[in-house]
Amino acid sequence: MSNLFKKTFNLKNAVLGFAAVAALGVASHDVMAKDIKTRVVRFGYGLADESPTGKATRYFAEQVKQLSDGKINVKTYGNGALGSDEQMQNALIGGSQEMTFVSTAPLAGMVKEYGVFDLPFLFDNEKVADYVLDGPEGKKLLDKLTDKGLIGLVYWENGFRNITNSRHEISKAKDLEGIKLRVMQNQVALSVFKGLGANAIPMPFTELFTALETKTVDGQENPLSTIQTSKFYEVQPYLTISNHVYTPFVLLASKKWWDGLSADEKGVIEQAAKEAQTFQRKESREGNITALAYLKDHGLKVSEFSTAEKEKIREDLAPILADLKVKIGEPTVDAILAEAKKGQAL
Ligand code: KDG
Repeated sequence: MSNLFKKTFNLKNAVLGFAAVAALGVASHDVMAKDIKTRVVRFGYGLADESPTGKATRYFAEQVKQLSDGKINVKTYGNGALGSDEQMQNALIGGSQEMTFVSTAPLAGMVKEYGVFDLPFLFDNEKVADYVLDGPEGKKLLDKLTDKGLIGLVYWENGFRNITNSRHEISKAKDLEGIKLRVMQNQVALSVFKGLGANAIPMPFTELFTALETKTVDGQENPLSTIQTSKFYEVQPYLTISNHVYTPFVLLASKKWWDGLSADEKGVIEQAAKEAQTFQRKESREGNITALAYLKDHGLKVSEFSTAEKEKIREDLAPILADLKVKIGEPTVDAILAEAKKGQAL
């Protein structure tokens, strides 16, 4: 064999050998089944099935099904069928339910720092909210849940909240005086609305429609798409575009359940959660636009807090906010504000 022929022959063999090993690699990867068991995941939430986030929950379920080759079946239960946010949080901790999404407000009962998201006018727009929530400070807050028996997977959007009521038009904070206003269940939301003169009443979301219908409370505050899809507009003729606060949702898994999942199974849930986040935020933002048109169409009288009014609210609430900052935890409030500033500059 000439030297040149030997070299070519060896090279050829090496190439063939490499191709064979690569092919084997692919084949062995295909054959090697992922470590995924057949499982049922109970996923409950308080919003209506047809809300943007209800749709996102079903989208999440589809992603999980695809990524797990049909082995993990996420069963979704909307309209508070499995209980209030707080009850579901506890069910997750106890391990009798696997997943939910809740507002950050009731989480503040366990991790006080979550109260930061009930501070008025924290984020100027959704872009800033995404930047902060998906950044290191948002992650730090998710990680604080682990010790409490919950896995905070990602943030989805609840959104900017607006006030409705059945008494009269509210175009200034002082119009809130004497209004029995349902607020989410934490100290920050309660103090802020009391500070604005409302008769603030904490209550779970699952009891809200009946409370509005029977006039146990006069009003409430939620994103526009919730006002539409939970049908609050049927019993609330006045809407105020106040955008007073941006509240996130946290997609939660039970730690008891999570700890029993394989790495592949965790990977499926995490990937689906992230993919559904993009879908959910898009649906939520589009949903708020269509909801406003829908609500106007259905005869709601719409008012708006002016920029000057929002500035006045900030000033009037300053002493209360200073006190709340201490209660929430000054380092967290400062860090979130600093991140929001960075997000604003982008
Ligand atoms: O499914 C989530 C709802 O239960 C709740 O978090 C919605 O913002 C909300 C509220 O007002 O309680």
